[in-house]
Amino acid sequence: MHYHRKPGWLIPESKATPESVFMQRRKFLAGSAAMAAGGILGAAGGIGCAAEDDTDKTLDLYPAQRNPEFTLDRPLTEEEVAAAYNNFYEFGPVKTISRLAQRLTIRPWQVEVGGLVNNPQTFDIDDLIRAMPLEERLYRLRCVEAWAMAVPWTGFPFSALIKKVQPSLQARYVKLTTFLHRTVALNQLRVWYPWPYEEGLTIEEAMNELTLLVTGVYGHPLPKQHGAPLRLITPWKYGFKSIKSIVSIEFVKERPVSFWETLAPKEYGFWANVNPAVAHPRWAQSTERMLGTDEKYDTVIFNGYGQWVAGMYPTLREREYFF
Ligand SMILES: Nc1nc2c(c(=O)[nH]1)N[C@H]1C(S)=C(S)[C@@H](COP(=O)(O)O)O[C@H]1N2
Ligand SMILES: [Mo]
Repeated sequence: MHYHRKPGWLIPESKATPESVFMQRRKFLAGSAAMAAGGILGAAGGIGCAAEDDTDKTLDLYPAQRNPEFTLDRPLTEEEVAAAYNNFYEFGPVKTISRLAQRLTIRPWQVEVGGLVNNPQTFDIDDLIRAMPLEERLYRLRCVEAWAMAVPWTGFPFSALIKKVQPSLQARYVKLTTFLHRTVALNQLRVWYPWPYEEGLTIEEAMNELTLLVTGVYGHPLPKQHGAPLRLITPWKYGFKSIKSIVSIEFVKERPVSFWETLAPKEYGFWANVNPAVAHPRWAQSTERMLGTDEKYDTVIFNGYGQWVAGMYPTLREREYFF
């Protein structure tokens, strides 16, 4: 396993990286067949981070107009840096999955929106993107592993889609699901992970002004490693909530149990709101390191987005991390 940087203030990433712990524990069981195949087939799958599919029929929509309401307190992360340091466990438990992620075919792509709604619909991704109000927003993203970035996402408010399908009164949560393609995303062959990746929000959170369904970044469609063709972004929550490459959005009555919550319920709660006062069981959350520059910032409650979201959580701050 290869790590790019280990700033002195951070404990070694081999310890700090929660999402690789399961991998390390089970390395011996895994055998190397899947990863070896990944290397070979991955090489055939393409290189670099230019990743838009040829058949993407939405290219004319980029760059979208920037929404001036959302400003940053720090420089944007360099595009090449953000595109080369990713969490996308379907392709492996390391940050260097951008090449392997090119194996994913993102056209044609359908997103099924259903469950407790009055108007269930299955959208072709290009039709969906064209029907939605695309805009660009500068957001910070804070990973639970204590690294952060600041990037210009392109997307549309989740609320715009919710209004189209009209949840029924019994719907209380929304459950989002990533693709399952074991022969494409070879880490999905590792059966101890609860594939497919799933995440959930309350309807109120999904309707929040900040909550975006993201289709692009840096003024063009999403590279595959960032979760093309459609991912979630909830900038006040830790990065693992921002599920990639979504195929299903289901409105449900019961609270969904996420991928990481299934793996480690004491470490990854449902709310996952950024909170410097609540340490992860294995490291502090009080500071964060910017990708690319290694600049250190104090972590802020709700990642600095409290004015939009704090009203949704009238309970004690200390509890907001968990459920
Ligand atoms: N399907 C899926 N979505 C995912 C992940 C993943 O492993 N699989 N990792 C999450 C985590 S932990 C983070 S920090 C962000 C990283 O997004 P980025 O690689 O675009 O920076 O994606 C999130 N979404
Ligand atoms: Mo993360």
